[in-house]
Amino acid sequence: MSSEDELVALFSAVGLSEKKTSEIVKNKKVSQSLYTILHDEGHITDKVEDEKKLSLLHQLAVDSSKSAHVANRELITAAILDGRIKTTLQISEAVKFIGSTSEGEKVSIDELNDAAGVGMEVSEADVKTEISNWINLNKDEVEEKRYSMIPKVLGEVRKLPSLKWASPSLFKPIIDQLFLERLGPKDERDVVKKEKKKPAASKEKSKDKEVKVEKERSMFSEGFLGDLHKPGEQPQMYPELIKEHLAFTKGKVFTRFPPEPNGFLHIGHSKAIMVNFGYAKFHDGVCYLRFDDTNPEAEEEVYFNSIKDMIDWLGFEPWKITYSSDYFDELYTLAEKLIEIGKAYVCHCTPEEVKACRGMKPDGTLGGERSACVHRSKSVEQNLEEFRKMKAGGFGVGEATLRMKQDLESPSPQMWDLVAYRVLNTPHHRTGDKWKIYPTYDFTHCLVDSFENISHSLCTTEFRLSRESYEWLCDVLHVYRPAQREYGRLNITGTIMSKRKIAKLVNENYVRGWDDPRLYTLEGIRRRGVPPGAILSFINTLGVTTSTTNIQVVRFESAVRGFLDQTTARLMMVLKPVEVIVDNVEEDFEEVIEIPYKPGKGGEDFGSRKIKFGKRVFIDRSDVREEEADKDYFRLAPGQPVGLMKVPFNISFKSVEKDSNGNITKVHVNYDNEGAAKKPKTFIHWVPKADAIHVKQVRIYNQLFNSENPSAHPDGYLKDINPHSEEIIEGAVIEPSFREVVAKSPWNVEIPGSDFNIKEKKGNNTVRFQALREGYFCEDKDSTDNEVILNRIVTLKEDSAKK
Ligand SMILES: *[C@@H]1O[C@H](CO)[C@@H](O)[C@H](O)[C@H]1NC(C)=O
Ligand SMILES: *[C@@H]1O[C@H](CO)[C@@H](O)[C@H](O)[C@H]1NC(C)=O
Ligand SMILES: *[C@@H]1O[C@H](CO)[C@@H](O)[C@H](O)[C@H]1NC(C)=O
Ligand SMILES: *[C@@H]1O[C@H](CO)[C@@H](O)[C@H](O)[C@H]1NC(C)=O
Ligand SMILES: CC(=O)N[C@H]1CO[C@H](CO)[C@@H](O)[C@@H]1O
Repeated sequence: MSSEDELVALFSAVGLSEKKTSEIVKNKKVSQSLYTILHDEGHITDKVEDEKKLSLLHQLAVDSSKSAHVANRELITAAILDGRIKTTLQISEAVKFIGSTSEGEKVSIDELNDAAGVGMEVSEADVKTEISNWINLNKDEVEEKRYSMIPKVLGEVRKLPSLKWASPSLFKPIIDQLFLERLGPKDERDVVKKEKKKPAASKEKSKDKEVKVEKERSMFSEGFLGDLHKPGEQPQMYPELIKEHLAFTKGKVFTRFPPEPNGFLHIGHSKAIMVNFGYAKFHDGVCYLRFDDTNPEAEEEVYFNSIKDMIDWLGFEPWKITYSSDYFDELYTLAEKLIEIGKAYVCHCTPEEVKACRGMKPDGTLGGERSACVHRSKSVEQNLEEFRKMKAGGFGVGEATLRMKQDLESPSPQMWDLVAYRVLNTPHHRTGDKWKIYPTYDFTHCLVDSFENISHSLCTTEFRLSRESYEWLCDVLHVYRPAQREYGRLNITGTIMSKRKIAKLVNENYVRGWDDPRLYTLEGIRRRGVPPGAILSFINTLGVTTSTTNIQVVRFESAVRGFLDQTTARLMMVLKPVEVIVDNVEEDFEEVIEIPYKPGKGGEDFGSRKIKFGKRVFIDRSDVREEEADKDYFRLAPGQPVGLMKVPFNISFKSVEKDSNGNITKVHVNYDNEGAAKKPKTFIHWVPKADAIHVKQVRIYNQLFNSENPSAHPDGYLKDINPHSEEIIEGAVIEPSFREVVAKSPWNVEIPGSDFNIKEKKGNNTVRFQALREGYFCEDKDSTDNEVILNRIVTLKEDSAKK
C-alpha cells in the first residue's frame, strides 16, 4: 500500500489537477489501482501529455478496482498507452476479459485485442448508415410515434452487433439529425404533456408571501415553453463552443426580442415580447432588446421610441438595448471568412436569373430544375476582390450580391444560396454613410444571436424553414450556435394588423392615427385604456403552442373586461343628462351619501367616496318617461317611484318641463322621505348638479370592422368598416369623485395569485373606471386639465357591444 502522500505526489506529477487528485484519493481502492497502473505497469513518473489517455487510465483503475483479480492488467495499460485501446467501452470489455481468465494464466496480446475490439473502430459514416438502415426498417413506427420514439431507437441501435465498437456518443446526434431529415422540426404532434414543473423562483415567491390563493397556470412552465431545453443543452456541432458559452452565461437563459424599427408594434408582438422577456424573467435570465436595423431605408426614430415605450408599458425591462448595426464590422469579417472557406460568392444575376436557377417555373411556382449560376464557381480570390469592391461602393444597387454557397440539392429553399449582403446606397441612422452594403436578415440574425450568446432564439413558425440556414451558417463559420425554436403566433381576427393596411386607414383619416383606440396596435390599445396586465394574463391563459392562436376580438375584450372588473373603481356618469328637481326640499337641502368605490369582495382597498344628494340632480334621459309605467318598465314614470343609487328613499314622478321640440328638459319629483323605506323596483344612477363635472366628449368605441375577416371583403377591407365604430357623446356629466380617481390613478391594484400585477406609470390611459350601467372608460390623451375626454374601453357585458 502506498501512502496518501505518495499517491498525491504521483498523481500531480502525471498531470491530474489538484481537485481531481483529491477526489481520486478519497477512494482507497481506485487510488491504489491507479497508482499501480501508473507506477508499476506503465512506469510513468512524468506528465502524461495526452489527457485522453490519462483519463482512460483512470477509467481502467475504476473498472479494475471492482474486478476479482487484475492479473495481466498491464497488457491493457500498455494498449492504452500505445493507442490501441481508445474508448471506455474497450476498457470495460478488456477488464471483463482478463477477469474471465484464471489467475496466473498467460494471455496473448491477440486474444486481448480481439476481446477489446482493437482495430474494429466504426466510423461516423458507418454509424450513420447502420442507424439509417434501422430507421428505414422501422419507418412506420417512426412516422407514427415521431420524436417520442428517440429513446427506443437509441436503446435498439446500441444493441446492434455491427455497432458494438462504435463510440456511443455518436448515436444521439446522428439519430437527432436523421429524425429531423425525415420528420422536419418538431411541431404540435411532438408536444409532450408534462407534469407541471415549478421553477425555484416562483416557489420561493409563494412561500414568503404565504398566499392561499391558487396560482394561475403559467405559460412559462407548460406547453411549448415548458418543454424547451435547459441552457447548455442546445445541440452543437462543435461541443467546445458550448463550454465557452456556458462559461460566459453561467448557465442563465439568454433571449432577445429583435424587432425591425420600421413600424409600430401590434397585439401580435405583445406575445413575442412576453415570450422572450417573460421566459427569461421566469428563469432568472436576461433578455436583450435588439433593434434589427439592417434595412436603413425604412427606419425612423419614432419607431425606436415607440418600441421601447411599449416594452416598458408591458412591464419588462431589457437587459441591454443593442442594434444589429453594432456588429456590422464583425459581420463583415465573417463574410470575408465565409468567402475564404469557399462558402460564399459574389453573384451578378438579375432577380429573374436567380429565380430561374432556383427552379422557379414560368407560373411562378417552385419545383423546377435547379442549377448553379455561372458566378458560383469563381475562385476565392476573385470573390474576395469583388466583395471588397462591393464594400467600396464599386457596384450599383442590384449589380452584385454576396450569396452563401449552400446546398442546391437540399429540398429546403432556405438552402439555395441565400443572399448575405446587398448593395444599398442609403445612409444608416447609426453608421452614417460608412457602409454601401448591408447584411440580410438571413446572414445577420443567427450570427448576432451567436455574438450575444443567446440560449433560446424564440421566433414564430414562419421562420421554421430558416432554422436550417441559421444552423448551417453558424456551423460553417465555426461559431457558437444558439437554438432557434418556433412557436405559433397570436392572430386576432375581426381586425387587421398589416402595416400597409393600417397606414391607409391612418392616411385617409378613417381613424385618429396609429394610436386610434379602435386599432390593435399596442399604441392604440394603450390609448384605449386596456391595462397591460390584462394583455399579459390573457396571453398567459392562451398558453404557447406551435400552432397559430386565432382569437376573436370579442374574446380579447371579454378578458379585458374581466381584468377591469377586478381592478377599477366605480363611478356614476350620466351620458344623456336630464335635470331632476326635488320639489319638496329646500334649495340648500343636502344629504351626504357614502358609497364604496368598489362594493363587494376585493373592494376593501379601494375605499369610498362621499356624494351630496340635494335639490337638483341629473339622471339619464332614458330613465324617465311621462307615460304610465307598464310591467316591463321599472324606471321613473307617473305612478312608479324609483330609487337613486344609495339614496335612502324613493323619488316619485310629479311633472315634466319640455322644450319647443317637445323634449323633456326637467323632471319634477317628490323625495318620499316620510314613512318606512320600502325597496324600489330598481335603482338608477345619478349625478349631483351642483358639483357635476361636465365631460367634453365621451367616445364610444365599437368594432372597427363588421366581419371576422375584413381582408376577405370582395371590395376590399375598407368596405368592411363599421360606420358606427366611433360614436361621440357630448354633454355627459360625471360625479365629482372623478377628480379623486384622476389623482389616485394608476391605482395599481394587485390581483391575488396573478403574476401580471404590473406597476403602471402615470398617464391619461391609466385613469380608468367603471361607469355604473354604462361600461368601462378611461381618459383619452386628448384630455386637458379643463376638458375631459373619455374613451369607452369595453362595455359591461359582451352582448351590449353587439347592440
Ligand atoms: C458572448 O460570449 C463570449 C464567450 O463565449 C464573450 O467573449 C462575449 O463577450 C459574449 N458576447 C456578448 C455580446 O456579451
Ligand atoms: C389570421 O386571421 C385571419 C382572419 O382575420 C385569417 O384570414 C388568417 O388566415 C389567420 N392567420 C393564420 C395564420 O391562421
Ligand atoms: C329633441 O327631439 C327631436 C325630435 O324628436 C330630436 O331630433 C332631438 O335630437 C331631440 N333633442 C335632444 C337634445 O335630444
Ligand atoms: C319605492 O318604490 C317602489 C316602486 O319602485 C314601491 O313599490 C315602493 O312602495 C316605494 N317605497 C316607498 C316607501 O314609497
Ligand atoms: C392623468 C394625466 O396624466 N392627465 C394628463 C392627460 O393629458 C393632458 C394633456 O397632455 C395632461 O394635461 C394631463 O395632465
